[in-house]
Amino acid sequence: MNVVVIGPAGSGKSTFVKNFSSYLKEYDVKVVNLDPASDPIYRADRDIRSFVKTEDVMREYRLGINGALLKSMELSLRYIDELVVDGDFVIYDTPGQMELFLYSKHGLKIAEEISKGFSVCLFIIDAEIASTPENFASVVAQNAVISLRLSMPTLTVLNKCDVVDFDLKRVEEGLKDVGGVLGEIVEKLASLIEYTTLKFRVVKVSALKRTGFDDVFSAINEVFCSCGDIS
Ligand SMILES: Nc1nc2c(ncn2[C@@H]2O[C@H](COP(=O)(O)OP(=O)(O)OP(=O)(O)O)[C@@H](O)[C@H]2O)c(=O)[nH]1
Ligand SMILES: [Mg+2]
Repeated sequence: MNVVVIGPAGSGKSTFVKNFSSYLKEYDVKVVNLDPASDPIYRADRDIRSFVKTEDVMREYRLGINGALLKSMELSLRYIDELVVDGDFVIYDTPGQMELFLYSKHGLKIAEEISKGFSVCLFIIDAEIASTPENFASVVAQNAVISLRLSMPTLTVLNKCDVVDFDLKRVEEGLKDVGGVLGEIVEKLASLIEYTTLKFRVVKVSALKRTGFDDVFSAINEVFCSCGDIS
């Protein structure tokens, strides 16, 4: 099973990958770093930086950081066979620049190559960012964008719940009360939540304190359960 961990910069992806992989220690777990700009904070079984380092790409191609990241994705595709690995769980850490995967053709190709077979995406986001009804609705919408762009079922994992007091029920109830110009968008998104299983895919964790990992594990299994609803 491939687990692709995606999310904005600093949301806690690498911390999650490090600690969730050790939580799964009774399985054959492999960890792959796909961030060409950062050395992993865990022992990586495969590391994109063995082949492509963004700081070298900046120098060699005389590019700024964004251009170099895009170029790094393009160059990394040459080594894709070295980055794909087998295991009960293969966990992929990705760069904070989500658009590299979502909106660059090379990033999408890498995502396609690593997600052959059973794959799930974990959208890791700082719970603080989802803590108002409007922002929660935007996170749900983002989940839908990621699922559609990467063609992978995507679970939303609200991270840093050790420092953020996130009440999912209260936020969901607040969706009904958003008025003004945003009211209609939020109302429609609320029905998306109601009529799909998306809301069951919102899991609260602390990657740092290792809480909520049982819920992530169950949610991942739910996605693959033959009787589970992955609509
Ligand atoms: N309090 C708290 N801090 C966290 C948690 N998870 C990660 N952090 C902190 O958030 C910061 C960023 O964590 P990373 O794991 O590097 O985040 P990332 O998403 O991999 O960052 P980029 O690779 O730069 O996009 C670090 O200082 C972590 O210690 C958490 O659950 N709780
Ligand atoms: Mg990281």
